[in-house]
Amino acid sequence: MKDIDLYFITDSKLTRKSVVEDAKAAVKAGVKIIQYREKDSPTLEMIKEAEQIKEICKGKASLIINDRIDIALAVDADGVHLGQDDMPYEIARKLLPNKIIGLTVHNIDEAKHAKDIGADYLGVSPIFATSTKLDAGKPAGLTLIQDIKKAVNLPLVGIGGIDLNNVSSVIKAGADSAAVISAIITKDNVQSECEKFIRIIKDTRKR
Ligand code: TZP
Ligand code: MG
Repeated sequence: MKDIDLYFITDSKLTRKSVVEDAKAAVKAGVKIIQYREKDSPTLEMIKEAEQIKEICKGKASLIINDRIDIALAVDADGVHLGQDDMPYEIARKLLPNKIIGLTVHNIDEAKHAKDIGADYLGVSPIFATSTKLDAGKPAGLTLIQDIKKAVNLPLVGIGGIDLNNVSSVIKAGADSAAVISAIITKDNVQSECEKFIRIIKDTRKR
């Protein structure tokens, strides 16, 4: 999880092109981690898309699969990202002993617990209001990042409603990275949007 600026997440419902085209553009922009997040497609389609994205990421970016351990195993992805209602971490770890496992947390208690059980990084969610995930819950604001940063020594990825105007505040609050969906893939040029995010994140860290 070192040297990760922008954590790019695919979304087949919001994309203007395709998740594979978006992944290509993100990697061209220098994105180092891509999460394949798909809720409704048939498993076969997910495997085919994830395989294509894995090829695109090869040697350049890590591929994380959201929720689906089976897809991560099928394509030999670099890891999975799990929410509080997904497969329990302990079971996922048995199935994926050597992979990256990230957990979504909404408060300090969940963050401390995630650290105790062995999570590799935390998705801190949702920072701002988002319409991309309708059950994301109430925005926690930047203070949640600050509080978790003090309590838990793990890479933190802020998520939820992050755009070009507020991404710098997320990094200043202590996040190592920012996960973004709609502010990137609803734009015409995914590559240049990713580049803008990466530039702001790098510049904010230097300050
Ligand atoms: N988990 C918490 S908020 C969220 C997810 C997957 C959606 C983030 O999407 P956006 O469009 O960047 O707000
Ligand atoms: Mg999930």
